[in-house]
Amino acid sequence: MTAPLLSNSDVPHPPGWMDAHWMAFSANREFKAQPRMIASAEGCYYTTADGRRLFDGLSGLWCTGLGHARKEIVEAVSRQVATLDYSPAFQFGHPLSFELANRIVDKMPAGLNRVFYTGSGSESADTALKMARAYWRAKGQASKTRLIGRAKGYHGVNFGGISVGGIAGNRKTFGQGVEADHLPHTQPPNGSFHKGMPPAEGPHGAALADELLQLIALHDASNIAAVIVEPFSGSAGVVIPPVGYLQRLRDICTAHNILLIFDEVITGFGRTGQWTGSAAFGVVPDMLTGAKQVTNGVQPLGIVVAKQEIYDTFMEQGGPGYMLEFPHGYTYSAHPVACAAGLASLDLLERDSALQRVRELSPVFETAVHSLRTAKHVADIRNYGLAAGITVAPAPGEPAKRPYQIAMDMVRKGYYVRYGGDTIQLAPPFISTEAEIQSLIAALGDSFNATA
Ligand code: PXG
Ligand code: PLP
Repeated sequence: MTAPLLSNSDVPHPPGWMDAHWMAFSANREFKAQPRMIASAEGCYYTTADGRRLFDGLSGLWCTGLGHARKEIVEAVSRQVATLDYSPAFQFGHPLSFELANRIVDKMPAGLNRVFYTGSGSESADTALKMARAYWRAKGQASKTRLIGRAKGYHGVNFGGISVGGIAGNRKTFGQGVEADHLPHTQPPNGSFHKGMPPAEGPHGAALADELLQLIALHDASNIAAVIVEPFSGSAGVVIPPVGYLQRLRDICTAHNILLIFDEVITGFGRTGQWTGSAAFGVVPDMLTGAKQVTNGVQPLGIVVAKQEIYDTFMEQGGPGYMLEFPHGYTYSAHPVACAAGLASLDLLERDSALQRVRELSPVFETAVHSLRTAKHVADIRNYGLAAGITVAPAPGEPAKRPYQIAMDMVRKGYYVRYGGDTIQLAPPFISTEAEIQSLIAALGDSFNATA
């Protein structure tokens, strides 16, 4: 047995102390045998329970681009807890949620100007899917219910999200979900090593969007409510759309009266160097979801931003003014403390010119990450903005093992990176220095080369 990594040596705990917490998306048995406890965080670094520093190579879980413990956000949250810690989300309001909605709309593509709040990305995905079905019903087209996602897509873990999602491991154990079909994924074959967007031409190019026409031929557009895709897929290992692909999806959806939803939980609020993936790739959806970076990860908050015509349809069909137009929402929708965190984060993203910083760092990051091409076991590298996915050639019979070994070796060296499936994922903070990015990549190359 290897010695525990980063266990809490200062505070003795009784045996079985860790049993009660069933951890999310974690290898519970492995973690509890070799705990990796984080005690605090500041800027780009965590401090572990045994006092070591870890560089945050994934901005938390893609959510803390501005770095940790930012004074302005801490103060805004503290003030808000003391002023209005909770306010009923249904039939009452508080000013911060309206203020934040206006601020968010300013950052959205033109025409997307109605913000619905949730508590997470998963809730945002399911909210958007329900909104799409209810929209068509309100327009007298109640047969438009079918939902279309994409292979390798990740839309959170609720039943709607896993139904349109395309990651087999997240679906296969949960039985019947919501009726859904899937477009093929756009991940280029291993060995492609595209920098940024893959080219439009060829079998892995923009024509993959035309598969939507086959699904329309099969079901008829009169039965299809919406298509949901991530502008680039994050969880599946950073899969960037080929040039022209998203526009082709947009054109087909428009021509066939199908709503297009962009799930921007990872791509929204700076990671691409723009406010949205929609802006980065120049394609405007009918609805867009967000979470994570909206509050810099400090408070749970998700959003669905709809175009005005969708909102207006609900209002027009809502019956008497005292009736609900959309019977949906969460106890924590528009939570005042989350809204305070959102406002303070938007302030900092603007004040620090964070998007500009992402645009400046991206070419440095791209060159650095692609230098790993010659490292041992590297099968492919994909990147956009401050995000990259590296496919790890599988160890015989154990495809998930090497990414785990590499990530653990990185922890020993003082770096936190994400491993999942057959990939290592990187999403460094927007406030990283060039030197931090270079040392992250150098350490990662060493870890690949040191892995059997
Ligand atoms: N949609 C997308 C596109 C996401 O990336 C969700 C929905 C769900 O959000 P919540 O807040 O319910 O987790 C996500 C979340 C990873 C990783 O390392 C990715 C996510 C979450 C945790 C880890 O790839 N994406
Ligand atoms: N389950 C029960 C029994 C509830 O009363 C509620 C909310 O009132 C929920 C689930 C939903 O919780 P949330 O609004 O936090 O999603």
